[in-house]
Amino acid sequence: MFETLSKSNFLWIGREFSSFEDSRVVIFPVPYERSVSYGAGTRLGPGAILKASGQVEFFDEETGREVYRELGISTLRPLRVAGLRQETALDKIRERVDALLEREKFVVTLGGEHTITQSVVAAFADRFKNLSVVQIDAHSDLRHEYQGNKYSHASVMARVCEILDPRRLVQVGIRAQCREEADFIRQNGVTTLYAHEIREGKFTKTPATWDDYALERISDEVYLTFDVDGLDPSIIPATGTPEPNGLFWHETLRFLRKLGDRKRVVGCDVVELAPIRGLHHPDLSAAKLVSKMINYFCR
Ligand SMILES: [Mn+2]
Repeated sequence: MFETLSKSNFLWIGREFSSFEDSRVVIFPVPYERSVSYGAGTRLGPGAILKASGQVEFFDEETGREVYRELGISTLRPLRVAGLRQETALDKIRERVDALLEREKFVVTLGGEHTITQSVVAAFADRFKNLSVVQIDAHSDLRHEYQGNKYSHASVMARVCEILDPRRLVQVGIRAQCREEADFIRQNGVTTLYAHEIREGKFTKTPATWDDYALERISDEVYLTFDVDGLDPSIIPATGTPEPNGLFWHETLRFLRKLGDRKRVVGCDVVELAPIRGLHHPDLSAAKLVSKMINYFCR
């Protein structure tokens, strides 16, 4: 039922540490792309991350671990979603994640456009009743629908807020939204750390930093959705809608590490990488981000 990649899998791991049965961590590539609003190419994101991951070191100098040897990391064959109706594709994603959770895997989903997160969160929310969702993103993605499509990537968090209480959503790095979204945030108690407010020190009480403010608002079980456009375009220019004034690498990883130390992160995704031919640093950065998440979140 679960076909895995034995070559060119995540980190390019040999069979001994990448079999499905013996691996605690499962990489789930979902090359889903429907509702492009500006730049295209997110369907190529998972492949680019897997390819670049061959250049990521097995050893993590920060945690001192070789996590693939400890836990095993298996990579599924990319889910076939091309040509399916969007509801059919989204159901298929949810069913697959549910089956992986049934087998007690730590699931890392690679997009694809952000829309897929609603299906993944639906599966997680079934099993984890006090789930919080942490969203790193430039956009709040809270439009009720966008361009007539309620399954647009610009509406994915509106769908997530139909699955769980909006007060369980914490957004970080937001710097592009419409008035409807700003109103939704205020009226429904979403916690939003806007990029300009992070920079101005609104959440900072010396010597604590903005990440502590966010952590205080997150329940013990958390799902992390990471839209790569949350990072500054100087780090990840390869995304459909890059926005200036983004998060930087060190502060983002510090937040993720604290998240792993203080909460139980039950799953995560990295979405919206749209590779640029001939520019490989964004692909490698995204692959390294995935590796760091596994190091921080999986004990
Ligand atoms: Mn997004």
